[in-house]
Amino acid sequence: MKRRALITGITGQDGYYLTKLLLEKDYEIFGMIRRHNRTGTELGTVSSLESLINFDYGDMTDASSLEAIVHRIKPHEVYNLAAQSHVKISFDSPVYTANTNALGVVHLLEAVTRTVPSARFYQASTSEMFGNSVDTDGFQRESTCMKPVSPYGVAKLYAHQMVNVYRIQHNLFACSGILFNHESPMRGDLFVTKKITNYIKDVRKNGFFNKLQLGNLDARRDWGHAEDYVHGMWLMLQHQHPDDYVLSTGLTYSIREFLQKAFDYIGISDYTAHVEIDQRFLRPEDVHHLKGDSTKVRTVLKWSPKHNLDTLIQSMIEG
Ligand code: NAP
Ligand code: F7E
Repeated sequence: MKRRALITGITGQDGYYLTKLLLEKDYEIFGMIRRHNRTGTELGTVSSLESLINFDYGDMTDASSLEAIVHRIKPHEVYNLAAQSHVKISFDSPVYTANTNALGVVHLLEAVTRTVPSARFYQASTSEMFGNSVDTDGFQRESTCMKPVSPYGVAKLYAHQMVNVYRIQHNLFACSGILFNHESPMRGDLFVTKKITNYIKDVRKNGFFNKLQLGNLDARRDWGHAEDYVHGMWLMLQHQHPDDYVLSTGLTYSIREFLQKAFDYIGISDYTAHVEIDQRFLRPEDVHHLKGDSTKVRTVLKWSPKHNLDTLIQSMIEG
C-alpha cells in the first residue's frame, strides 16, 4: 500500500518541490488548496502536476475543513507548509497572519491527534523566530534564544511551541524544521531574490528601461535552495524520534552581495545604476543578520545541501 501524505500549502514554492520528491518516493499525494477568484490560479506551482495529485478545498483558518480532510484521507504523514509567508505583509495583516500561521496550526494538530494519532507531522518553522538574537559565534542554532520582531515570526513561534506541546503531551510524532531562507525558480514574486532575478531576466531579454526598487540592502540572509530543504523535511519524518532541526547553509550574504553576484552573472559589474531605494519596501523592523548552524541535521539525519548561492542564482535566472 502506498503511503499517503497530506500537504497544506502545496501550491507554494516548497509545496512544488516536496510534491515532486514524494512522488518520486511513490507516495499518494493529497494537497489542500484554497478557492481563488481568478480562474486557473488555484493550483499555483503544482498546476503542471495536477493529474498526479488529489486535491481538497480547505483553509487553515477553518478548523472544520481541516478535520474533514484529515478524517477522509487518514494520512501517514502531514506536512504543514501553509502560511501567510511574507514578513512585511504580516505587519499589514497581523491578525490574519496569526489566525493562519499560529491558530491554524493548532486546528491541524487537533485534527491529526484526534483522527490519526499515529501520523507523523512536519511543521514549517522559520529562522524569523530568532529575530535579532545571535549566539556569540555569529550563528543561530536550535538552542539560540528566540525573540521574533515581526507578526509573522511571533505567530510562527507560537506554532513552534505548540508542536512541542503536542509532541510531549499527546505523544504525537511532530517535528519542526527551523528553515533559513530558501529560494528557487518557484519562489513567490514578492521575495527579494525573485524580484532581483526577475528584473535581471527582464534586462537580459528587453534591455534597461526601469530601475529595480528595493528596501533594506544591508540585511544579511543565509540563502539555500528549496529543493535541498524539502529533502530535509522528509528526512525528519523518517527518523526514529521526532525533534526540531535547523536547515541552513551556514553562509551569510547581504542583499547588496546578492545583487552583485546576480548582476555579475549577466556580465554587469556595477549594479548600482539599476537599483533605487523605495521607502515602501522598508519594514517597521527587520532581521539584520541570519546565519544558521545546521550541525545537528547534518550529523543526525546526514542531510547536506547540493546547491550553493551561485547555482541558486543560476537556477533562478535560467529557470
Ligand atoms: P509560499 O510559496 O508563500 O506558499 C504558502 C502556501 O500557503 C501557499 O500554498 C498558500 O496558498 C498557502 N496558504 C496561505 N494561507 C493559507 C490559508 N489560510 N489556508 C491554507 N493555505 C494557505 O511559501 P513557501 O516559501 O513555500 O514556504 C512554505 C512554508 O515554509 C511556509 O509556512 C513558510 O512560512 C515557511 N518557511 C519558508 C521559508 C522560505 O525561505 N521559503 C523559510 C522558513 C519557513 P495559496 O496559493 O492559495 O495562496
Ligand atoms: O526579505 C530585504 C528585506 O522578503 C529578505 C520568507 O520566506 O524567509 C523569508 O522572509 C530581506 C529582508 O525574505 C526588499 O528587508 C530589501 O531583510 O525575501 P524577503 P524574509 O523576510 O527574510 C524567512 C526565513 C521566512 O520564513 C519567510 O516566510 O530582503 N529587502 N528590499 C526586501 N525584501 C522584499 N521582500 N522586497 C524588497 O524589495
